[in-house]
Amino acid sequence: MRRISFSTAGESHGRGLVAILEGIPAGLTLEMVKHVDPDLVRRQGGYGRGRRMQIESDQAEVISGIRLGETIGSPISMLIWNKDWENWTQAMSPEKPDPDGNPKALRSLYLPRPGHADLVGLLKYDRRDTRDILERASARETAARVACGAVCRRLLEVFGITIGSHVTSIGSIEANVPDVLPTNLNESVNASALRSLDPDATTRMKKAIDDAKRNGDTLGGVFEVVATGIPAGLGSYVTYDSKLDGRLAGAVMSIQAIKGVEIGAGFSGAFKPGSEVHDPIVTDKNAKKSGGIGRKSNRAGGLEGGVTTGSPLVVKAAMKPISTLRKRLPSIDMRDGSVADAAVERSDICAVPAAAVVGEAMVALVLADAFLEKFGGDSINEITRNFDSYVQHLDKRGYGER
Ligand code: EPS
Repeated sequence: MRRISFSTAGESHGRGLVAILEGIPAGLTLEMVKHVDPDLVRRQGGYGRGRRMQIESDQAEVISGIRLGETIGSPISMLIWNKDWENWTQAMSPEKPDPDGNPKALRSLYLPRPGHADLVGLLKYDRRDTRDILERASARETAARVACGAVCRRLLEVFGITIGSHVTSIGSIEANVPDVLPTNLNESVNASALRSLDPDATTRMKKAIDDAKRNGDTLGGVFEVVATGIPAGLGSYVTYDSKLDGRLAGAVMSIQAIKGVEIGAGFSGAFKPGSEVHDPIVTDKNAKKSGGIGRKSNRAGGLEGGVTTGSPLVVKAAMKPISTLRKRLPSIDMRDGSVADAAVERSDICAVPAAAVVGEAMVALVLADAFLEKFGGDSINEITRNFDSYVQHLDKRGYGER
């Protein structure tokens, strides 16, 4: 990222998570309870989550960067405590273990799970206990990403950009998705157990998750993140690393368990002729943020040449099934190389709705970065002047129907 940077620290059952977000301009009104915590709550939800989510009630505690309800331009740091840590103080202690203590209290695991970071982590970091790997590889880390993304969402919201998500499939069950999505996507799906717009599919998805649970199995799925109100011209085609499609795909792909990302028609566009894929250009007096020029369709998913077109940004991601399986797959005991089945511990059966909320956060971070790259500025007022002047300039070009 160019204008924004963020980092997270923390283990799943350690004391808590730390998030540091840099590059947010001064003068953004921000209230944790209103703008950040609701996203943390949404990330905890979804049918198919394990018992851990009943223990946690994530809230971000501000350490720096916000004063009297406004950002002041300095790094924003936040803490999210792990309530479950109280049950893990021995296993996650930074101190040397008591030589006379019960080794079981250390909750070591030596049987890497296929599909998890367990094995590659052990090999790479020269460890024997997969706990040293899985604690950080865990998707618990995404709570910190969501906190950073929520601040970026707030910044974008000031300029009329909104970001939502919905789940389009769980396992082999696909939701019926309307051609035109509801204006406030999140309002329509936040109450759904699976962030789906299709109540009938939701019932079948829940049953599939119940079946998977009964069979000791897990399920993945597909979610879609949609951002609206974006001006044309964010990102660039001039270098490989300024292209916004690449930046978005990388960010969304970095979410734990994501194995595929599509923009707009994505892979399906590769099976059709160009005349059925590209979006005809039309004048549109409502398209204020793209100079009065709109599109008849949006198969490009809001990006051409790595630059936003002004149409909604549409990013889809495929999540693989969670790799902790009660139906254990073959593995190897890392203590002696003997054949053994993989370790099992408490986990989720399906976390696709949660991943969709994390997807929103990653899209918010990348869009805020591209937005600040285009409109610069150290304060919200300065950025507002730059933004208004750009939109007015686009409008003055006068292509739109009047
Ligand atoms: C996870 C395993 C589960 C999930 C966890 C990710 O946790 P636990 O091992 O404590 O039951 O609930 O996700 C979260 C804690 C979270 O906040 O999303 C894993 O192995 O990745």
